[in-house]
Formats: sequence, C-alpha cells, structure tokens
Amino acid sequence: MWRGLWTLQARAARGLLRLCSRHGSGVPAPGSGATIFALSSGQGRCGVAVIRTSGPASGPALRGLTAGRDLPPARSASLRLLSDPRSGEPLDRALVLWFPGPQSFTGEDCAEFHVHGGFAVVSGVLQALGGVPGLRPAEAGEFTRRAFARGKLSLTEVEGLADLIHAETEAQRRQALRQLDGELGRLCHDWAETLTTALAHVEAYIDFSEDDNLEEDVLERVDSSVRGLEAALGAHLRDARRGQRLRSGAHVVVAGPPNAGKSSLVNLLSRKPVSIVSPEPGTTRDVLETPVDLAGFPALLSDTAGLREGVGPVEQEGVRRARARLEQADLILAVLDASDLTSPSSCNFLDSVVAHLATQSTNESSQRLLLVLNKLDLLSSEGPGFSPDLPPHLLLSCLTGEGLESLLEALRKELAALCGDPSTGPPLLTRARHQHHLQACLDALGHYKEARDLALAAEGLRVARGHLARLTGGGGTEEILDVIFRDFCVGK
Ligand SMILES: Nc1nc2c(ncn2[C@@H]2O[C@H](COP(=O)(O)OP(=O)(O)OP(=O)(O)O)[C@@H](O)[C@H]2O)c(=O)[nH]1
Ligand SMILES: [Mg+2]
Repeated sequence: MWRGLWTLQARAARGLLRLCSRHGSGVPAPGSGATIFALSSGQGRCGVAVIRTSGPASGPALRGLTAGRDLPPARSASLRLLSDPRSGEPLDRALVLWFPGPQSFTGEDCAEFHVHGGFAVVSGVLQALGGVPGLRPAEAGEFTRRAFARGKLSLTEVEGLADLIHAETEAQRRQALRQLDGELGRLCHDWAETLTTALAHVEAYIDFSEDDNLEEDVLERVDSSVRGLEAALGAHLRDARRGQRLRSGAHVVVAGPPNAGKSSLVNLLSRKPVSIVSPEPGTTRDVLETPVDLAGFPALLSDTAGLREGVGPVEQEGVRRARARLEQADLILAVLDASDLTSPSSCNFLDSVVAHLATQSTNESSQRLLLVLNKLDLLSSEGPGFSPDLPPHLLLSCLTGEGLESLLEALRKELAALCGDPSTGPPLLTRARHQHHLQACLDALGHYKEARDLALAAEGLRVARGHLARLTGGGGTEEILDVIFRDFCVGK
C-alpha cells in the first residue's frame, strides 16, 4: 500500500520537476533556429568591446572571421587576426573565445570577439558577421531568452539578471545578485515540494484509504504542512512592499514650512541643482521629483512647496500638491529652520505633521519621519535653546554641510527598514508578478481548507503548486515573457 503512496509521490514530484526545474519553460525562444550576433558591451568608444554570437552557425562564423583557422580550445582566450571573410580585409587583432553548447550562457554554441572598442572596428566586425550565412542581428534580450528556453536560467533568475543590469545602487545590486543566484527560485521550489508531498498524500488517501493501510493521521499531517506554508507565504507577502521599494525606489518627501531649506536639502542630497533656492518664502510651487542614491538605497526624492495658509491661488495649489504628495510618502524628511522654530508656520507644521507622525508606532504600513533642524550655522554657540518637547531630531546646515554624515546614516537605517536589507534575511519579492502568484497560491490553499470533498481539496493544492511553478517560469508563462525580456538591451 505504501508503495502505492510513494509511487504517487514520485509521480507528483516528476510533475513538479517538469514545472519547476530550470528545464521547465518548454517554450522555444522565437526564431531560435537562427544564429544571432550583437555588441554585448556598451555603445560608444571604449578600450575593449565584446561582440558575441549564439546558435549553430557560431563555429563557422568564428572560423570565417579568423581566415579559416581551427576553432580555438573551448572556453579559453586566443589571440587571432580578424578579417572580413568576403573581402579578406583585416579588421582587428582580437581575443576570441569559443563556448560549444551546452556549456555556454545560452546553452547553444557561442563565440565571443573581444575587439578594440573603436567605432570602425566594432562596425566592421558586425558587418562581417552580418555577411556570414545563417547569422542575423539579435533582438533585445534574445541571448537571455535563449538561455531561459534551454533551461539555463529560471524566470526569477532572468528577472534578477535584468535587475542587475539596471541596478543603480549598492542595495539594488545585492538584491539582484541574490535573485540571479536563484535564491527566490529555490525558496519557491521548496514550497512547491511541500505541496507535492501534500498532494501525493491526499491522492493516496482518496485512492487507498478504504484499504485501511494508510497511517491514520495522513490528512492531519497535510493540514499541518498547509498551515505552515500559509504562514510562510503570508510573511513573504507582508514583506512584498519592501522588495518593490528596493527595485523602484522608496518615496522620500521633503516637506516643511516655507524657507526652511527644503530645496537646499534636495539639491544637497541629489548633488545637482534640482530646485531653485532663494531667500524668498514660497519659491517652490510644483512637486519636483528626482531619483537618487541615498546611502546606497534607491529613492525617489520629492521637493514640495512650503506649507502655510493665507497665500495666493498659485501657491495654494502648490500647498495642496505638497499635502497630496505627503500622503504617498514612505519616508518624510521634515525640515524646519532651527533659528525660527517659534514662527507660526513652524509651530503649525510641528503640530499638524510632525507631532502626529512622530508619536505613531512604526509598523510596516505606517509612514516614517525624520525631523531635520536646518540652518545650524545660524545658531549661537550656546546651542539652540529648543523647546524641550521637540521630538527626536537631527541638526544640519545645508550651507556648511555640518550634520550631513549623521543625516545620511539615519537615512540608511530608515531606508533599510523600508526596503529590507538585501545582504541578509529571506529573498525579497521585487515584482508585482511575484506578489500576484504568491497571493494566488495562498488563495488556492484557502480553497483547499474550505473544500468539502477530497477531490476539490486536491485540486486546490494542484492550483497552488501551479502558481509557484509559474513564478519560476514553468508552465503557461509565455504571455509574460515578452514583457520581461523587453527589459534587456540588445546583446544580453
Ligand atoms: N544660513 C543658512 N541658510 C540656508 C541654509 N539652508 C538654506 N539656506 C538659505 O535659506 C533660503 C531658503 O532656502 P530654500 O532651500 O529655497 O528653502 P525652501 O524651504 O525650499 O523654501 P520654499 O521653496 O520657499 O518653501 C535660501 O536663501 C538658502 O540659501 C543653511 O543651512 N544655513
Ligand atoms: Mg523650495
């Protein structure tokens, strides 16, 4: 009897492997019969440029451009004179590499030409490759798409690679590298294995329970593993906002009364003149956004109009926009003029925005706030003489830069809490797609629990497992591939 159970388990596991393994896409890359070529390093003049090919004609192309010499030893660099096979015109003396499939990035035969990075050399080699029969220029992301189609990368690894190419901050790079290493995929694989076992047990119960040979608590054990899985998925979904902030940037809004130095702070943090700075109160009207690297984390920094009442219609609209932007902030940088804390606009801002948020307990959904007292240079040497009930704050002078280090350190801590620390902790869900499949998996587990009959319960488990498989690229993901591979440049 137990043999029956294990056979089922093995059968289900085989199904899982088909769905979840790196060989899981089963989707041939469009036009995968052709051999493609592209410049894989950046555009423009540079020391060395890398041109690569992938597909069955890579070997003939390499031979053609090296005047018919034998292919170099696999995976080691060789110096060769490159010439145009049609005219015999010498093009460059270059390093060439030969990666016979399947041990290559795409899994196909690949060649690489490391040429001198001048415009004429690169275009000469590209033209020569274009003249080799069976070769055509690659489309954006086509190399990676072939790697995915041949099971070299799972879908989450492909997304990690795209994020790595686009990473602009240290934290984004760390996160992308972890995803490229397959951490998220492995986690989904472990969860899917739990479901496979659960499904095998339910099916065994359906088929063999009447024989009385199954252990009695088989269904209780399934229930308990589903409960454990629900808790794990729930925890990851609660954290999903973090991963998405890490990928697209946390919303940091600089707000405060007029003339406090908000625009000066935005310019200082972004290291460029984003906003006009002037001694006239009410200079900034529109919300000005700029993407910045804040202490290693990506952020979208917004400068806003100074908050005050009794102003003309244009400034009033600016104040309305500032308040609307404040509501969307993940982190508010509240700026006050340290030498002007008792003015009506400072007091009003302290009462209406700062006091309200500073007393809030910080949970995942709440906004965070850093209070910055600017113009430290205007204070007398005896100190500021602040009112004692001022919430925790940082002192800064945008003019002299004093206090900037402490502000950056405080920002780093706040952003690490908002975006998650990519060096430690569980893998983050960085895309809405990840969140969608985990939520759908969780919903399907809900159907399992509510099902009145075992066949429906098993179906719930099957649907849940399908969503985990689709997260890593197995089964029925063709429709999203175009969207994902569009993120790549030509040559990747
Ligand atoms: N002494 C001193 N002056 C500063 C400092 N930071 C800004 N200022 C000056 O304060 C004035 C107002 O600065 P802004 O950055 O335009 O202030 P703001 O809060 O953006 O003002 P609005 O856009 O009008 O609301 C300018 O004259 C700045 O040069 C500082 O740290 N010390
Ligand atoms: Mg301003």
